[in-house]
Amino acid sequence: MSTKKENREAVPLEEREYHSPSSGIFFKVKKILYRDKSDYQKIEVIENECFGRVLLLDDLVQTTEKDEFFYHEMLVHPALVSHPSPQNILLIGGGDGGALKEILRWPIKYACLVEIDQQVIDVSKEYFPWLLPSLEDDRTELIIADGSEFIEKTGKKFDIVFIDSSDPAGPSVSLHESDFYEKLKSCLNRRGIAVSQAGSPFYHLESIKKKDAFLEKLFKNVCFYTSPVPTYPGGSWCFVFLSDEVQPLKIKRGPPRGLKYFNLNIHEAAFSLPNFLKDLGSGD
Ligand code: AG3
Repeated sequence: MSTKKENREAVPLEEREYHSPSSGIFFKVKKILYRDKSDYQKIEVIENECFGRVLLLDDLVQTTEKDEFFYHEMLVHPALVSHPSPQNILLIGGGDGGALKEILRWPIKYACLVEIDQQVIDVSKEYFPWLLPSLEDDRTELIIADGSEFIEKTGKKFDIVFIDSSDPAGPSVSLHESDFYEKLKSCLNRRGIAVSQAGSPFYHLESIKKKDAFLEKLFKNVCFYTSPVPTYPGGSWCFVFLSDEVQPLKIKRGPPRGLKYFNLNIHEAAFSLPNFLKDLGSGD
């Protein structure tokens, strides 16, 4: 935990994330709420006038109170409206709980959150109001473990697996590799879906293309989709929907009430890719 004294000594005027060596985003710091190094990464929570609380891991923006809904709704709801009967859900990463809160809006049986860093959970419980109630939900199980090791060892099968990782650096590296997706396949039920955040179409196109190449060898449907996320690099974010049987555009049901971004028109539109991304995915 950072002490008050440390905070007083080191309050920067701005927090920045570099998106390339010569561009990025900055947040004026109203207050540093938390700053520490866990066993895995640097964890910071700052208060910003415009975005509210901002969580950064190793200097990369993970979520903000004000714009979290774009990313979390778009990570979670496309798979849930497409699956015929989603009951058992696995969430790898996402210790801030934003994706978990969206999963729990659905009448599912079981949501298993596997987060590598207990300290991200502890910090998020304190600073992001949605995490604690989501963890207290009877349907939730929290497991502190490496996601890649977990899927290798668990005997359980899931209807949907969400991968809410950070960028391919630090503790998230293994969650972006072919090996991981191979193991992941064996945790999916026959009609299973996996959805992963896939990076910025503008800044990370090369790594997205590489991922596409190995994913197409593993899954019949590799369907990329995009959404705006104001505080992520480039302001637009890529996700990938992976399945063998279920098609994302054959919608099975409407979304829960009370969402701020996702609806069925957005769902359909999100899978229409701009020309520079059109070669991605296997189509459906
Ligand atoms: N997971 C995706 C974070 C990627 C952001 N990348 C960046 N800022 N360079 C977010 C976790 C939120 N639940």
